[in-house]
Amino acid sequence: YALSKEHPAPRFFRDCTEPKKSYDAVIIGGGGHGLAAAYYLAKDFGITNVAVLEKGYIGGGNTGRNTTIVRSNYLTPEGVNFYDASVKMYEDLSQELDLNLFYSTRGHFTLAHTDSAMRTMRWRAEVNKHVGVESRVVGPDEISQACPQLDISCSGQAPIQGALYHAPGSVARHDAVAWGYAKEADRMGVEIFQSTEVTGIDVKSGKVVGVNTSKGYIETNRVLSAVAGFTPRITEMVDIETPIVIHPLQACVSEPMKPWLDTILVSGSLHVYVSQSSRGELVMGSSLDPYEMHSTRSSLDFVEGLTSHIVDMFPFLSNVKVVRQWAGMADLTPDFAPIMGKTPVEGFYLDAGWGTWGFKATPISGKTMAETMARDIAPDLIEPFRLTRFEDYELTGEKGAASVGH
Ligand code: FAD
Ligand code: PYC
Repeated sequence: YALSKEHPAPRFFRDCTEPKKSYDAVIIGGGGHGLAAAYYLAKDFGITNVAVLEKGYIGGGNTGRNTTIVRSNYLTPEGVNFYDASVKMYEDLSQELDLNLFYSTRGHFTLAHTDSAMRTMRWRAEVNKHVGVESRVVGPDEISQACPQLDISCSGQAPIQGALYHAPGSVARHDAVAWGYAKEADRMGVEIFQSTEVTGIDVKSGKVVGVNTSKGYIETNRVLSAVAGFTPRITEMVDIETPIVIHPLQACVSEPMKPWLDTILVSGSLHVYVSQSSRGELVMGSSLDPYEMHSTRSSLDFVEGLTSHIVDMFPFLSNVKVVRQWAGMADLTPDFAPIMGKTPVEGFYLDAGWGTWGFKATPISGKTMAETMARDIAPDLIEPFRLTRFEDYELTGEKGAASVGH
């Protein structure tokens, strides 16, 4: 149904229902990463005969479940360069996608409550500065200036000694990122199929030749898997082993309040982080659930633990209500860096291992995976994230900077 030539569909993108017999590329997963890859395939390489297959609804995976922190204050130069490229793309993305993503630069404080945490903050600050990223270590006075509501002693539980301050740290409207990429990819001819599950991948003589889906067989010789917490189910289909394990990661929001928290605060020692959304809700989370599980159930244990530490930091919040909680399935790698690029199966490309840290990477992962698929060669920027690094013992160790405690 078309409203007019200028407004081809009443929603952001067409309601595609019947896939064609074949496509130049098939993308599994309609999260931010899959949709961004589709967008850059069309925009940068003119490859528009592309199908994005999403078993649920777009953005319904980790993209719509994350706490939207965008930053580049990582620990390895490879990681800092990569995430910095993404932050720079995010800064102009609302304009590029012609959609307000509520991208809001807040400044990001990683609080340190111990001498050893201070050492890691200094280390990260020096690596960041070396690569040209704005991060520095600050003391309690500067933290209080930026956030006067914070009890620096954390109710006497874990007094704050200092922090890593990262001025470019931002938040954004997560589902709008998926919608924006979908809208623009659709406009260039990409077909997006919701409620369409990939059930098998057809490989002949080591090459991809098609995919089986809940809507029939599709021929293609290029497949990108961008399914985050479902990665092991897809890699099984092509007989590829990765070291990815799935742990739940939970989050919650409070009832909305008038704006009072300008910055993003993370405490690795108290295992909590908090920011205030453009709707006024406090968006809060903590570390991964400590067991492997393929599930999006959330628990009372999580909110109880989290809120007790939030109240240590902000005692005046003790009567504020938590109104929603949820979980996503985090696809974790041993070195807390992603797995991106080509695989031993010709034509099968992998974008995975995004654990607790992949939302911020959405633009740059889409762009670099599109290039990998179009040229069949991975750009230098993602070379440190190749799957073979686990065989070569060349890990990109980001554990100290991936997010809160693990
Ligand atoms: P997803 O958004 O999960 O998309 C994958 C899609 O694939 C899903 O929609 C799924 O339905 C679909 N799919 C799966 N299997 C199939 C199939 N067989 N056929 C068709 N479709 C299929 N990162 C940050 O940078 N900052 C944060 O603050 C942050 N906070 C987080 C908080 C929480 C609670 C969680 C869970 C994660 C957080 N992350 C954060 C991580 C981030 O959310 C993810 O890394 C990122 O969203 C991954 O995006 P994606 O597009 O790869 O995957
Ligand atoms: O990557 O900054 C991050 C993050 C915070 C919480 C989860 N991930």
